Amino acid sequence: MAVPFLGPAGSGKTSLAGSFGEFLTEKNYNVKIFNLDAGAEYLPYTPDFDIRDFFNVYDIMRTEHIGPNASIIRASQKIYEMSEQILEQMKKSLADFILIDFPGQLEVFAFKPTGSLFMEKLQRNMRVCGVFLLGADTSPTVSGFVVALLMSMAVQIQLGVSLITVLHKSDMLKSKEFLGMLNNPALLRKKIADTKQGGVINDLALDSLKIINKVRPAVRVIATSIINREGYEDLFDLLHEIFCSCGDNL
Ligand SMILES: Nc1nc2c(ncn2[C@@H]2O[C@H](COP(=O)(O)OP(=O)(O)OP(=O)(O)O)[C@@H](O)[C@H]2O)c(=O)[nH]1
Ligand SMILES: [Mg+2]
Repeated sequence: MAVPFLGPAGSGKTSLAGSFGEFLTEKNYNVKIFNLDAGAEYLPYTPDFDIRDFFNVYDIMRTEHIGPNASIIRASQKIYEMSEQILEQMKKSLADFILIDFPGQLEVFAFKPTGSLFMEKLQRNMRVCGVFLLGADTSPTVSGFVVALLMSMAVQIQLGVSLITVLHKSDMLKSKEFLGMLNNPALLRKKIADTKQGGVINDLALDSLKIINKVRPAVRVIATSIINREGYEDLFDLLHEIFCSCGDNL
């Protein structure tokens, strides 16, 4: 099973991939981590496949005389060009779980054709369920949380892949009350209606929530943290459920 870690810049993809990988290894699963972030400087885990062995965004800037954003776009094209080779390595690894650390520039990967083409290829070859991280430090308000949910929905539609949404860095949440709202649409609606930020914004957030609930009625958000490993068992159970629902066993 391939588990891409996706989410906005700095949301904790690399950290969670490394830490959740350790957790799965302790459960005696064969886990491999593929780093596809050609701009990464430091990784807290030892990758089993590292795109930086082939190219990195700094070299692309130098050799192609382009700026940092163009270089990141170019890197995502190069990942797609290498997709057969990457898939070959994945299949050869015979891993139970292949955790994929994706670049943080979500708009480049998810909203350019190469991102969805890569995911399509991946899904043709193996079972894929992504983890989409919302940073608890970046979406601490209820309307911010709704916006983040919309983003995860947009990425799911764009990449055509199942996603589990996690509210990561849960240790940084000031109020645990927030966690109670995650999977309680009625409470979330009430909180939005009660906020003082103004009628139009509140109405917009409430309408957005209706769309989210309609499109993803069974959305279940898990709170995770690398500090205390909160949510790891839940994340594992959900991956297991999704994996087994397609007829295989771990
Ligand atoms: N408190 C806390 N900090 C975390 C957690 N997970 C990650 N971080 C911190 O968040 C920062 C960003 O983490 P990364 O894992 O590099 O995030 P990323 O999404 O891979 O970043 P990019 O690849 O650059 O987009 C680092 O300082 C991490 O130590 C967590 O669960 N709790
Ligand atoms: Mg990263």
